[in-house]
Amino acid sequence: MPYTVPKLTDFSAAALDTAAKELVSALDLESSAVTSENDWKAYRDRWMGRKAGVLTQLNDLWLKIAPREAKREVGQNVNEIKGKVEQTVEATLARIQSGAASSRLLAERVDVTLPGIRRPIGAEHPVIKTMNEIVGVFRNLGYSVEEGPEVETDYYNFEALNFPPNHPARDTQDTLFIAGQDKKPLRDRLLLRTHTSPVQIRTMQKTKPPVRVVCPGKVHRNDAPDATHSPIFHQVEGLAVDTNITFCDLKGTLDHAMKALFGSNVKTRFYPSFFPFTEPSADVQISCIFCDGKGTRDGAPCRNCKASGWIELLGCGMVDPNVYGFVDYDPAKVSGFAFGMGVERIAILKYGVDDIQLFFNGDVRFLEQFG
Ligand code: 2U9
Repeated sequence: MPYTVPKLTDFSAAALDTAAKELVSALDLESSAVTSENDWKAYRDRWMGRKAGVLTQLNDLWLKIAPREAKREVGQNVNEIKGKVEQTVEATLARIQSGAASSRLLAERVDVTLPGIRRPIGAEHPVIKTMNEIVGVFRNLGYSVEEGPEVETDYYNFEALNFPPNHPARDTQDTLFIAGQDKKPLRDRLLLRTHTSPVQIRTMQKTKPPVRVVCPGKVHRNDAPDATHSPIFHQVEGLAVDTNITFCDLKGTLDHAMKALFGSNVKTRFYPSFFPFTEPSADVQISCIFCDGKGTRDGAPCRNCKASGWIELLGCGMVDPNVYGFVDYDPAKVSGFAFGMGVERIAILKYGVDDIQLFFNGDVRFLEQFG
């Protein structure tokens, strides 16, 4: 039952004292139930509110109706109670405020002994890492590095590389063409470059021989993705043009590069091939890095080289003299070699990855292994 102010009938000192004690114990009891600022406002108004607060009622129900001879005593009592009420209401506010402050302190407490929050800093993507490594091998040989646009013209991607218009060799490149350009002359039509060879054409156009350049970058082919194909992949191509460059220079350079990338034990061999932009052309094979070129591993045929002891890795050749005609080089004075390799293919072999899609799926559990 909440406390209500009794209407005094007995104004004796003893009766006053009992009534005052009852009131003060209700005041303390209600104070202890106050836990929030809203509680406290209600509490303050209940006891000190001008219109219907307990103190106002004391005036009406005790003081005003006291007989004249008791007025003095009642007045003193009421004054004492008033002081007590004001003090308790004030103390109650102080209590909840200090409680709020300490609970905020508690909530914001920082345990400086806890380990810090680790922010993952990421790792170089294995394709970029491999590409940089390949480029580094050629930089060490004195090659410079050039980059070029991924959206190319038909001229730079095909014509200047000795793929004539409508020539069936174009069909080998599974090209992604930009739509709606039928009104343009063929040579100006845009496509996504299928190799980085256009960069070498651009380099030769702006530089007189000699040239030694590697061109790393992203290329696009209209290939369905599977474990060994991706419509986007990366190449590093290279070109060396000078007086008296021979196939022997090509063999020595690529043999060195393969040893630098896969270890000094690997051997290379050159197998006749065809590319429109090189003549003669060759595929380069390295001795199998999984079975050391033996063709067998742990008594079983090596699955990586199909028991042949060799793995085909890149293409190369002597730059076709026709190409020089497109860049104002004199094929009677200069000769050169070129090569091209797929970066993902090399990363797959170096790191033992079994699916090219892993490079493009963005799965951190895969990517963080290359830090
Ligand atoms: C110029 C002249 C010649 C670049 C070359 C290859 C051989 C080659 C493939 C390797 C795997 C492409 O990524 S792949 O599918 N490339 O076999 N590329 S010679 O020859 C050039 C380039 C530019 C002016």
